[in-house]
Parts: sequence; C-alpha cells; structure tokens
Amino acid sequence: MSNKLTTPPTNQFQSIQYSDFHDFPIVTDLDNFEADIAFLGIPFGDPYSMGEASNDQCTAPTHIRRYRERALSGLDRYDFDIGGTLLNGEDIRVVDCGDVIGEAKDVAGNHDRSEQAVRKVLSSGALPIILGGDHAIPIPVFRAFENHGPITLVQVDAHIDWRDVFHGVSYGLSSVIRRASEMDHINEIFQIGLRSAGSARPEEAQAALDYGANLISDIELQEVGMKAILDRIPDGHNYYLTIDADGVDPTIMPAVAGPAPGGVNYSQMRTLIQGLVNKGKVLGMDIVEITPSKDVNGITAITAGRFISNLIGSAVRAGYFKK
Ligand SMILES: [Mn+2]
Repeated sequence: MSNKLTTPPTNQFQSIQYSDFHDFPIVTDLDNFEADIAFLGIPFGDPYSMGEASNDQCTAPTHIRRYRERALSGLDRYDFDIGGTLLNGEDIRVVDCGDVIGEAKDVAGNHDRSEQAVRKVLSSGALPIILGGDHAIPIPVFRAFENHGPITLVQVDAHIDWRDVFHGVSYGLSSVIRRASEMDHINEIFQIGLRSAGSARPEEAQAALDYGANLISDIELQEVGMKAILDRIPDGHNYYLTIDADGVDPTIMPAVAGPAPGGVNYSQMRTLIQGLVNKGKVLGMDIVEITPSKDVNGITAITAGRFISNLIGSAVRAGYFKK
C-alpha cells in the first residue's frame, strides 16, 4: 500500500458489516486488485455546519449494501429490467472497496483521500460505482477522472448546484456542478429533473446557461419523455452519471435531505442509465444525498440498488468488460 496518503490512509476502511453485495470480494488494498466493477463508499461531503460534519448520509453506503439483496435477490435470478441475470453468465469481476475513511475535522483531507481512492480504482481498470455521502463528493471523484476526458456529465437532480460559494463553502453540495464546469476534462453538462427552488438564484441559473449547460426541468422531462432527452445527449461520448437522490421521485427515494414533489421516475431512470451505457461509454456513476433515517421500508436503498443493477446489467450486455 502506498504510504503517500495522509493519515488515515485509504486502505483502512470501516469494517464492512454489510458486505452483502452478493458476496462480491472485499478489497482492502487499493494498490493491488483487479476488477471490472468496483463499489466505493464515500460517506461524507463538505458540510455547511458542524452538525452536518457527521450526519445521516454517513451511513448511506451501508444502508444501500444492507438492502442489496432486496434490490436483486441473487446473481442467479432473472432480472426483467435487464433481460437476464446481472452478469449474464460472464466472467465479470465485481468487488467492494469499502468506504473511504472520513475525519469530521479534515474536510480537505477527506476530499484528497477520496480522489486518491478513485484514482486507484481507475488504475485497476474498474468501473467505479460511488456511494455517497452528500453531493460534494463527486468533486474529488471528477478530479480523479482528470486524464479520462473529455467527459459529458449527466446529472439527475432537483437542483442545479451552481453556487460558487454557499455558507462560505466552495466545495459543498450546492457547488458540485459549478466546480465540474471549471474542470478542463468536463465538457458538456446535462442537468435533468430540475424543479422547485433550491440554492440557485437567477445568477446561478444564468451562469449555467452561459456555460452552455443543458437545463432540463422535470416538467419538460415529463412532457417529452426520457427517450427524447436521451436523444439530445450526443452519441459516442464518455459519460459520467451523478445521481442526487432528490432528483428522483420521492415516492421511490423518500430518504433525502431536500425532498421535492415530482422528479425522475423509475422507468425514466432505467431508460437514462441503459441509454447512456449503450450510446457511448459510461465511465462511472455515483448515487448521493441519501439520508437513511428517513427511509421507508428501505425503498430508497432498494431504488439505488436497482439503478446499480441497471448500470451493471446493461454494461455487461454492451460488452464493456470483454477481455
Ligand atoms: Mn445535488
């Protein structure tokens, strides 16, 4: 294990009590593993108050793992959303890299360790599936993709997240797309499911439009359908998909900090995830902003697990992992 990391190093993970991603192997040495797909929990963000430094979202990766068997009963089961078993009988190596250790008083260090952990996952050649944490955590994740551009960024969210600074914080959950827009390797941006009112003021909406971001409101999505939205996203690109749980219909993802009526429904998410996988190359995906204490019968975690199944199942069938 490289000792270049600041303490605590990324090879020290939380004990993974709920490693029940179908008994996929647990990786504890990020410098020495081979995989096609890797789960990585980043259970924190960049808080706006001390109370948020260690909050409900810190347990979200565990919550998602805990309900994995409810999202997909087994690797031998026929999944009607993907038209067969998850891995299609192929020799696909899926691993769980556990969670990056968070230190409440070391936000910058948390971001650095997260970036380095994702860089190591990418070095292994694995497709990372990131479990947040709040919507700040894609910022270090995007940094780790520095040499993988140009990337077309697709965001599902109720909010545009274009604040430059919010509550004195520049790398927080309300700034994630603003920070992404400043990265050379991030190119086109599609923001889907926008509705209600969040942190954005008119100047943030204007900044997004000035950049050329494609702002797709939930009303527009519901009127034209996800296939029409998908058609606007250019074919053949490298994509990264960041899913803020509050962008999704709260009837299937109620456990969020900022619920808003409306939102992207399950079949639309399935169309989006599988559509992106098939029109180019999805380099990575995250699901963030899940607050487990507000969940109802695990449905938020189960929905997250379904998104993951759609990504993996369609990527397998699209030949992403052909040796
Ligand atoms: Mn967000």
